[in-house]
Amino acid sequence: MTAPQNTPSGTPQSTAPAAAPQDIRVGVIGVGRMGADHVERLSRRIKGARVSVVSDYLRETAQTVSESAPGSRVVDTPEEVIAADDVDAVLIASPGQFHRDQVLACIAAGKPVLCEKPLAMNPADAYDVVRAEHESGRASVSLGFMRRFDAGYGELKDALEAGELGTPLLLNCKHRNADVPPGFTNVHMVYDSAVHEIDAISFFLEEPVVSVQTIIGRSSENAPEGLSDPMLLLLRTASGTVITDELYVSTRSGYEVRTELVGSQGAATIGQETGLVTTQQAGGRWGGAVPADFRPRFVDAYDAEVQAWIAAVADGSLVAPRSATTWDGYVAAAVCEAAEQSLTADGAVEVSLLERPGPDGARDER
Ligand code: ISE
Repeated sequence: MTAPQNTPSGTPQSTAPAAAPQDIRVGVIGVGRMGADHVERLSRRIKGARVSVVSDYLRETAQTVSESAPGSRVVDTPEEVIAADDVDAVLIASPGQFHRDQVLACIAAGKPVLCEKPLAMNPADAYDVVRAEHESGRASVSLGFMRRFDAGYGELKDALEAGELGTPLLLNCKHRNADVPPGFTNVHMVYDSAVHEIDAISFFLEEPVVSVQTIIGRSSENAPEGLSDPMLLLLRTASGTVITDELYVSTRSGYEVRTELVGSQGAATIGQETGLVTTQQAGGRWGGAVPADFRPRFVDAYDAEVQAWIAAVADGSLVAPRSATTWDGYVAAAVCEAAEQSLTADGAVEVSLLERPGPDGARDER
């Protein structure tokens, strides 16, 4: 194992909580934009945890990020992070194509893991993880669909569970980004962006999506080459709730996520601020600044998600009650695959799911 290399420096020490011996020691795999953000929150705001080991395929990046996390060290590979004696739990923020193997390695090593979405790049790979976790005998994988920890999402979920809105009839979602990285296509729009609303369906409605259709119309002049933007997803659940998801990812104005649930007894909306709301390109406003991207918009949700995960690791339950699970990751992958197929199909594509493991195994313990 590599010797400790990091001398805490570069970040004001006064804002970091003092490390306690019983802190959960977290190994972070992948410290690009999202991983670095998680290292920062684990080091500054999350109670009961500290970052002990980091890795990134760019060693220099790992070194820089490690310097902002007092007491952490850098290793060369994800395997070393997972195997490290000073890692109690693993946070995966590497690119999605590595998630399946890295989560499987965590399960094999018996280490609880919080993996950023997606769980895997296709349903078959995601199902491999579902099965491996089931066979391990206990739920230990949390999936980073952070919106489940957003206050507004939580209130809407509570209202639904309390029956305040009656039967859910429609779920209308909007997902707008200021811009997207070069090379972003409509397939990325499904797997990277719409996947959040697809998980929100599981979270709010707790029933499977049975069909999905993508609709592409006139494209914005802001859209990069190779992308038809905006795009609409039309989904239907087993009991007949209809979901619309508007994706527009090159607005040039800012980050907007809105969700409206229309129930038989009332409607509820998340993300619609009060006061004058404009979203024009020259500085959209809603009584303050429109957030530039998802990090400021969901900072509290990310904090709550990671704090809940650390608490679950500390108390031995390993997966927080509202967290997305491997099964949720598999369902999201299956719906995304159908949405991708619908990009070139005529009409809606059916979603079919494999059997969920249980009821006598891992999921029972939750
Ligand atoms: C990005 O990967 C995210 O996860 C953001 O939450 C989402 O809004 C964005 O569209 C994705 O590209």
